[in-house]
Amino acid sequence: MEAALSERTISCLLDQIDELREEVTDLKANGGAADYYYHVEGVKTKVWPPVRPTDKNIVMIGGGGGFIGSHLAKRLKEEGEYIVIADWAKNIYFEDSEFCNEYHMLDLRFQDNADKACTGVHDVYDLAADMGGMGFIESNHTVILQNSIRININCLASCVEFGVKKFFFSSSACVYPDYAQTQAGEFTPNLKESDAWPADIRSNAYGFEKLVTEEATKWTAHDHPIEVHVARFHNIYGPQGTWCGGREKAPAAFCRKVITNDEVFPMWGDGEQTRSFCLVDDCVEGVIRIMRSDCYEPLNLGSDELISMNDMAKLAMSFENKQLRIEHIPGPQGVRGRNSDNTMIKEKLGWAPSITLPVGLKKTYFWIKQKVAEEVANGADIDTYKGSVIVKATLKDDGASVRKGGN
Ligand code: NAD
Ligand code: GDC
Repeated sequence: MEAALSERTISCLLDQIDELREEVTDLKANGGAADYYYHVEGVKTKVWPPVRPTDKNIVMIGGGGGFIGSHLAKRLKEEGEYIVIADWAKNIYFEDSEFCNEYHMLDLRFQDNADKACTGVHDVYDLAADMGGMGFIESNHTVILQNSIRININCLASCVEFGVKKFFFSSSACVYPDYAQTQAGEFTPNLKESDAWPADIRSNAYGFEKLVTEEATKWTAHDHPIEVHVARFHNIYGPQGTWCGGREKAPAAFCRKVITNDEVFPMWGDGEQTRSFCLVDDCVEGVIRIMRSDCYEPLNLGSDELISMNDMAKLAMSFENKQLRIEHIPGPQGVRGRNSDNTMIKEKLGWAPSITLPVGLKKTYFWIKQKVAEEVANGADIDTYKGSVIVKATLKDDGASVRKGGN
């Protein structure tokens, strides 16, 4: 027997259907971002979707609040592109107006956040990663792997979903096999792009994650109408980079140690390890050239000016004629030696990084000197900057704790 509905019940149900319809319409219009706030030209807003100029290239930089991302954003903004930053933390050295048009505080480990970041943009530069120098990389394998793989896979998926045209991925020299980097000095290998395969990166999860994401970008471009570009950065340094707290790499750490010590220079390892280092200005120039090229294979982006860590320490000492005794202590050392082979980038782009280490490191040294002075003037204890620390991150960390230097 059919139960009869009263007129009142029917009217209530129809009202509920109308309300649901309104909610669905609202959700569609807001892309699920009804309570989501972000900054446009420094002003907080929750208008969604973002209203953007129609005559500009709209560029989203994931991790644009970080070192390389902020330099890249600044340069592209100066060239007239419209810059959208998505990062889980604020940049601590630039005002928004100096380097971007929109700032979205988003944790890209979550798909809906990556969706917000990739909505309505033409190009995506993916520079977001949980990363640092050897001290960080060798002590935080799980966090690095879990966080960065989520960020990268999410960003790729969102780019496909929202029809992004071009995607850039910041890979690393750490993708090269362990067995190919066991020699230093005159036997230091010049790593060419094809050396990455067959893969053998058992020493660190950071490099392995980068190689997995390189493959993910390749297959995404194979299956979808999106153009992908990949650069393997070789130790990038410069002003506005991380210089203390445990995530800094050797160039910044060495400048800080020379600036703050009077007698000794503590050095992890015997100092015979070799590397090449690339100033951020060259890195940004290279990223832009790669993104605008028709090269879709991973390219080395680094300097091929090889130096041992002992010699880099002496170079840092030379800027103010300091004579410190290098004290070799145990510490994370990474590979024994590596250099960038720039044959392929020269062939593909007719260009390669050229700023020398003495020029770039001097610039970095005096920027760090100023930062140390500011910190000490604010009450910091200079002794805390004399050595390097090893920090442990956890999966519970967020942008705020990371920027404070808590890990
Ligand atoms: P960085 O740490 O200064 O920048 C990374 C940015 O990603 C930071 O601003 C950080 O807040 C952000 N980020 C981290 N987790 C996030 C999350 N869950 N959601 C949103 N944002 C998040 O590092 P960088 O030196 O500018 O490096 C940029 C990229 O280049 C990274 O992918 C890095 O692995 C790669 N890379 C750098 C070097 C180098 O020497 N600097 C070398 C090889 C590769
Ligand atoms: O940290 P990093 O610059 O990374 O270290 C270079 C060498 O300097 C290592 O052998 C390290 O032991 C030595 N070193 C000595 N003292 C110190 O106080 C110190 N601090 C640091 N940081 N190092 C010291 C990097 C990765 C990046 C990345 C690039 C790609 O490896 O850390 O994240 O992707 O490679 O080129 P490095 O060059 O081993």
